Amino acid sequence: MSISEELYERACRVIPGGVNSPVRAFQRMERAPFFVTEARGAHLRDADGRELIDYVGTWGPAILGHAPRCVLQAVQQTATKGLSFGTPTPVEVDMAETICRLVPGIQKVRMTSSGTEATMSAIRLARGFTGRSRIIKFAGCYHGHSDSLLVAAGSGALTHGEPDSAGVPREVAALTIVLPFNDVEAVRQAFKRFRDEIAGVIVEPYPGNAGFFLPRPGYLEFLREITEQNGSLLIFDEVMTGFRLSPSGVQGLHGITPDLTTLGKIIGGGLPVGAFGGRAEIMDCISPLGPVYQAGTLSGNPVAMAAGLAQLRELERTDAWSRLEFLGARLEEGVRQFLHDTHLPYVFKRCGSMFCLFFTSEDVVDLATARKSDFATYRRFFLSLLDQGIFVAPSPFETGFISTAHTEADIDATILAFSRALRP
Ligand code: KE4
Repeated sequence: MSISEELYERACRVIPGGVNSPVRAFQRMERAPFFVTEARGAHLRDADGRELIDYVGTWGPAILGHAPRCVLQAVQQTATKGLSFGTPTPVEVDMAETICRLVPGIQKVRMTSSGTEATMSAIRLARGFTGRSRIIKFAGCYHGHSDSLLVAAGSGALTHGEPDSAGVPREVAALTIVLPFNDVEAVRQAFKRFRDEIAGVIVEPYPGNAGFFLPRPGYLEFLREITEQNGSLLIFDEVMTGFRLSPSGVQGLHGITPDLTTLGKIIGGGLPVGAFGGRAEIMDCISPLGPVYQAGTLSGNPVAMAAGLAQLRELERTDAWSRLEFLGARLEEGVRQFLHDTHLPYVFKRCGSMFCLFFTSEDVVDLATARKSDFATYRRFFLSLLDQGIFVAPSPFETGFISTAHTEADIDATILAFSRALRP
């Protein structure tokens, strides 16, 4: 029995499913998860000493690779002065000023300790600011696990959602309308039906939680227009894409200013973090200034702030986004080259350092088309890559992440491993 297998046995006795977040369990991958003991740059080392080239990147935060020197130094320097004070600290102001400088839509920002808290708070704020109760989200977009957002399209999809988890009351789910992503008409119908009842529309502008796919041209601009016309707030959930796809996320790429933006992952440098921000007029409704309550013991934790700031400063100093695009394009070109020769049905989606390989012949534009990707082929692909020392997401409904620590040699080795994994 390997050390990871022993650890997994122990973990399953005291942690539900042996993991502290479900995706780590490698469900339906027909093998137990491995346990990581350390990581540096683009490489993980598991409990049995195996080295892996990592494309999970702890689900987004490791944009500079693991344990970048600048982040480690910031953590050490900050931690020696204390870990948490329950008072405001200078580094929280530095972080807030940096986010407001970089993200066009954010004039004021509140830190949290997770993306879930950020989106949950943004929804409450949208409801408090507009005085309305309904929200619209999109199938396949994941915004963390708060009750209002763990909702699936119900039978009456255009009228109300249904719980997507046990424990979510039907009454709560009924206030969430779940629509297909990229479907303009569905949004028009929902606003036609509930015009002045919709507090907000929350969207992953480039969805990364059902695999990775992109909005059709004009779709995001349409969401901006129809929410403005109906007095609803547009909420861009950029927990994954924020500072990943550009210095100002997707909203910077499209020149769209949402009313609220949620952030996480990269701004914590690998430590627990989330944030929500937007127009001052809206954010000033948040306590202690306004009537919408929101709080957190470790919100703006100084060590997490120092780690995230060090990461953001390094991204800017090195113009990391150019390097990430170069590496992403190299991977895409190599993958397309060999896949073209295999005649396998596939769809490869990429923007910068986020990518996803679907095994389907139909273009992927929403959850329904993403689900047509062949699961068994993905599982074989995942297991073969792992045997070859490459770690990609243990689910076809996730996104691959490249970091600035990946080298051309890593990318070329990965292309070779992909071709071997998919050899007919
Ligand atoms: P957290 O609560 O996990 O920090 O953030 C929730 C969240 C919100 N919004 C978006 C767009 C997200 O991608 C996430 C979390 N992403 C998943 C990755 N698919 C986290 C991995 C996990 O659940 O363990």
